[in-house]
Amino acid sequence: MASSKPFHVVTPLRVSPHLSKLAGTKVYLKLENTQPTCSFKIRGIGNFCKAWAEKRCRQFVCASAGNAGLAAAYSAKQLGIPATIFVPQCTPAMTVERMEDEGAMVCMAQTLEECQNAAQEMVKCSSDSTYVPPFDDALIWEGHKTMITEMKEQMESTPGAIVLSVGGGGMLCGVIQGLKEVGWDKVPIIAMETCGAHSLNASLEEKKLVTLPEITSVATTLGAATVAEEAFKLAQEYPVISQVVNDCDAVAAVGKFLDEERMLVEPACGASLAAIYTELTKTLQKDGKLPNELESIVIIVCGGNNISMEELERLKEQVSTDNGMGDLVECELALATFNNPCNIFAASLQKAMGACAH
Ligand code: PLV
Repeated sequence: MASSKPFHVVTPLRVSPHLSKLAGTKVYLKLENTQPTCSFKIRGIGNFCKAWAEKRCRQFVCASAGNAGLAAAYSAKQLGIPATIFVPQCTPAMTVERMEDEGAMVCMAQTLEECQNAAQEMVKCSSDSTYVPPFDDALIWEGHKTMITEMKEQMESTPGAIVLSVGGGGMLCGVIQGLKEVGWDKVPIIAMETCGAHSLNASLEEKKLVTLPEITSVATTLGAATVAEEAFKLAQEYPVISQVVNDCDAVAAVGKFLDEERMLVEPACGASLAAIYTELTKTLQKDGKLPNELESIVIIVCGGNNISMEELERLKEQVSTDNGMGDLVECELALATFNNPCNIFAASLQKAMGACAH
């Protein structure tokens, strides 16, 4: 039987003086990048794998854009159970290597959706193996919930708002469940996505689950073409403010965070940090979408895999080329199609032109 000790650790929650100055209120960082697998995913995936190990699972088969797979590989090794991880081709070699170092077998497919299909097919062929989804499962949300129960212990007062990144919406589901559990259910969540991976925003605009035709964002770990149905449902019932930033802002945020906080995180996390660096939270306050007086803002620093100094330089280059600007225009059109005025977009487009067009 697996030990009752979770695979995740209690992460630090600390104030960022730089970001607090910018936001005009106290900004806390919940440092999930300090988890053993460098992302929050170990909370949910660890919980899932432990529960299935108790049910005598003999093999884990996971589909992931990177971090869920690494968390599954790590959990499987701790449990002494073999793991196969399907990842999209865009997954950086260093992430694949880390999974292999944990003893997992890694297979590639074109997109995350193809990975999900291949993993599910594999599980169908062997009765004692278990499919580990990247975000869409109640056991995963239960694990992610611990971020909030931990925060409740770490904070002196109720946070004014929580900023998090959305891929398939597993973190969003867990956080909402956690907020309800600790009695913080009035706390607004700013749900950040990058343009080209904005499946929650598109669904909320269309008022139905939308599948993006393609993931075009460099924040590949946010690249779920469709969000979990539960995330879509909860986002409509709960005070969730869905916002989209462009890749340029997400990558710029990664660079600023490295300079100011001395931590290298991936663009998926840059999307959340951009909420402060682009002064989006101030805009939301001005527009009356967030209270003028905010007690504090907590940013979930979700992960620091899929990045290196070399990769950051390459990404800066990529988002500053014509292609990057093409993406911006494409995103503006896509957002317009979804009838989304996307306030931040207009402001940040101008900013991005200046900051990234050289
Ligand atoms: N990454 C998932 C799903 O991708 C994966 O397979 O690794 N921040 C980081 C660093 C992430 O890796 C992810 C998800 C998210 C945020 C978003 O979490 P979610 O999927 O629970 O909304 C598509």
